[in-house]
Amino acid sequence: MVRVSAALICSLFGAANAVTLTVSTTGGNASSPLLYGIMFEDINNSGDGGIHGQLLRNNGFQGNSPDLTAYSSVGSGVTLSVDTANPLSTAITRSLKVTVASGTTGQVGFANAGYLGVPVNADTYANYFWVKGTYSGAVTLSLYGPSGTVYATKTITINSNSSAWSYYETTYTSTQSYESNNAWKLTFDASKVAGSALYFDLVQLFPVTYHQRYAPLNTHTIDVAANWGRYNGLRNDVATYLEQIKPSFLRFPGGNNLEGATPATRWKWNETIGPVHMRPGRQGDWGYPNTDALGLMEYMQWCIDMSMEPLLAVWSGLSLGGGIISGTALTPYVNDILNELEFLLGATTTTYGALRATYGRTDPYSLTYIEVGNEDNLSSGCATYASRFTAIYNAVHAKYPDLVIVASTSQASCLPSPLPTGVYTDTHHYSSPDQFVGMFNEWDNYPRSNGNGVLVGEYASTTGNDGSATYWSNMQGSCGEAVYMIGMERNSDVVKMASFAPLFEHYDMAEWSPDLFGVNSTVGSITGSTSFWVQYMFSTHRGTTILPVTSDTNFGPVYWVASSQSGGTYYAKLANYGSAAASVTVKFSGTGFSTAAQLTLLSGPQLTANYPGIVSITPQTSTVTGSSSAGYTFSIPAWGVAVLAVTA
Ligand SMILES: *[C@@H]1O[C@H](CO)[C@@H](O)[C@H](O)[C@H]1NC(C)=O
Ligand SMILES: *[C@@H]1O[C@H](CO)[C@@H](O)[C@H](O)[C@H]1NC(C)=O
Ligand SMILES: *[C@@H]1O[C@H](CO)[C@@H](O)[C@H](O)[C@H]1NC(C)=O
Ligand SMILES: *[C@@H]1O[C@H](CO)[C@@H](O)[C@H](O)[C@H]1NC(C)=O
Ligand SMILES: *[C@@H]1O[C@H](CO)[C@@H](O)[C@H](O)[C@H]1NC(C)=O
Ligand SMILES: CC(=O)N[C@H]1CO[C@H](CO)[C@@H](O)[C@@H]1O
Repeated sequence: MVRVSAALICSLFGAANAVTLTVSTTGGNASSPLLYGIMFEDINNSGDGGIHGQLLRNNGFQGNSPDLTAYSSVGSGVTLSVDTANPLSTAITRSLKVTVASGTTGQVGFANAGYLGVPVNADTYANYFWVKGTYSGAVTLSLYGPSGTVYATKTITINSNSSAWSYYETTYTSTQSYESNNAWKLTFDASKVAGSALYFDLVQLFPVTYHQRYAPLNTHTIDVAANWGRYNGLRNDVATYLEQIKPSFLRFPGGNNLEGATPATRWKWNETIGPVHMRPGRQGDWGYPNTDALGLMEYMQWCIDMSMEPLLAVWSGLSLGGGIISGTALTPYVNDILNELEFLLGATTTTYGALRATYGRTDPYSLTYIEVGNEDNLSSGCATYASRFTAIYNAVHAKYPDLVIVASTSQASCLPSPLPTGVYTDTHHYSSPDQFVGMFNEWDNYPRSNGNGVLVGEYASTTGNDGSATYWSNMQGSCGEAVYMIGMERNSDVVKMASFAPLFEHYDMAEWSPDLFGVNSTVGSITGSTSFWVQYMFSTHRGTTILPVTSDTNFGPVYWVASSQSGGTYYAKLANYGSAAASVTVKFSGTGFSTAAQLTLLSGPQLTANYPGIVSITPQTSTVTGSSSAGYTFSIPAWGVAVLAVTA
């Protein structure tokens, strides 16, 4: 015998589920002001080739096995090779050798195709490069498309020699390219080099970069003119798109990319600071080299500019390849963490605080949250994590008692017992939509008494309910995430911070999907997934207090949470994880509510996604009229996510 549920009968007859909620305007718990943030590591070329502003690839031949990736020769009679005999610095040890055959004339040189294309927009570009070898005369820098169209060109005069590297920089404006696969090139007069070679290194190309748009966390001066952006900054188009979701924190620099394939190849904070030509880069943990031009100070600046709290992950002794450092062998690494914290927080009278000042930042940074490692319950890390965590906790807490320290796992068997008061734990979920809905009440009965907050540092709906891989987030998956987020927000007295992961991808260079949003080198390609828009809706409608709600039905398929902003705005967030529309009425126990409420709705067919260039699902706003006693009534389509905002 087959039992037919009431919900199924409703959907069979096309009738809507009906839900009436009554939101209490008193009582409730304070919500975490940091609940919605972002998690970033260089994965899917989200850093180099992604949000970092530098557009030329393989510019310092970083990583394990550098070759001529992204380069090609320009003109006949030219041969390119990777040279090791003329190091630019102790960090950048290889360069590009451009050999010109005897008798060659005309303009020759080399091109760089960027990260599968250079984005060429109507913008101002800054171009930096190093050159070694005897040359006196004109060098031309150009941005051009596969059709041969030149969008920007700038000729400068240089005077270089073979005894030392010379550095040049210039800026120029470009017109808009609508072609894919644009490239950058540098050319010079072949007749002056024929029979010899020139060496080039660390070519860098930046569009106007991102700078802060709204009130920064602490006061600082913009280091470059406000209309120009930051030196070695972020891509303005990408960062501005991301800024829409108003994230409250940035968890960085990983993720797996913190850990290293071995302890020796972990992310090392002190190799990501200072002049870019003194940063060696490393072989990242996602199969490609990292330049580390997006380094520790750039991450901190990103936090300042986007008004985010940094959540800095420090290396805990665990590497991905199973190399684990524990016991007394960990001591130098614990000291290295203290050095890193002194670099960020120390006065300029300290060794590392003074180093920070030499790199242009006198004021200590603002930092409150650090995470010890990443997923230390995995990669055979569980057995030693309690002792590794304790060693790091004791050293850091003794010196910086105000720092909130996060353990990288919530698995009790890997953690010290008891966990020190005030420590947060990190939980990650990569699950199906049904599993997210099943975890709606994960935090309802989490103990409050021990003062241990929760970070949900990574979560995303990565498969369908049938287990198939999800490459593009779709409405059902994003609705499942929304149900889980409602569960977190209902408990945000204890769930302090949560971040979807991964954040961002270069669509054509991704090893992990789905991501919250993405880009490729084609104009207009930045695309937010359906999950991006859920994050946007939840993050930009935040209450300070989570309010009690009574209802005439149980949770499912409709889920809800209500909150109020101290200024007098009330929010109801809802997700309809069902195949039929739901009619919802939201009443409020108080008086003085406006008759017009704003409804923001995200909806679309169950398995529909946004693709680059084909965006069908974005939040739509409309006005709903009602009153607090009669309620505000609206419909949420199947798999829809809604936020109602009413002022009182
Ligand atoms: C070679 O170039 C370097 C860097 O521009 C410069 O400092 C140096 O004086 C030059 N040497 C000669 C002999 O011109
Ligand atoms: C970075 O720190 C490590 C460990 O303290 C040290 O061995 C290394 O020399 C430092 N590297 C640089 C570039 O300062
Ligand atoms: C380890 O922790 C992660 C993150 O919280 C969790 O998703 C995973 O299930 C845990 N793995 C094991 C083997 O327990
Ligand atoms: C980039 O994305 C666009 C759609 O926005 C697509 O047409 C193009 O093929 C993709 N790849 C490249 C290399 O541009
Ligand atoms: C406030 O937190 C308590 C747990 O401490 C919980 O039982 C209660 O449901 C919460 N109230 C709201 C409105 O979320
Ligand atoms: C197009 C491209 O660069 N694809 C790369 C994506 O990342 C994987 C794993 O890192 C590489 O193997 C691919 O070459």
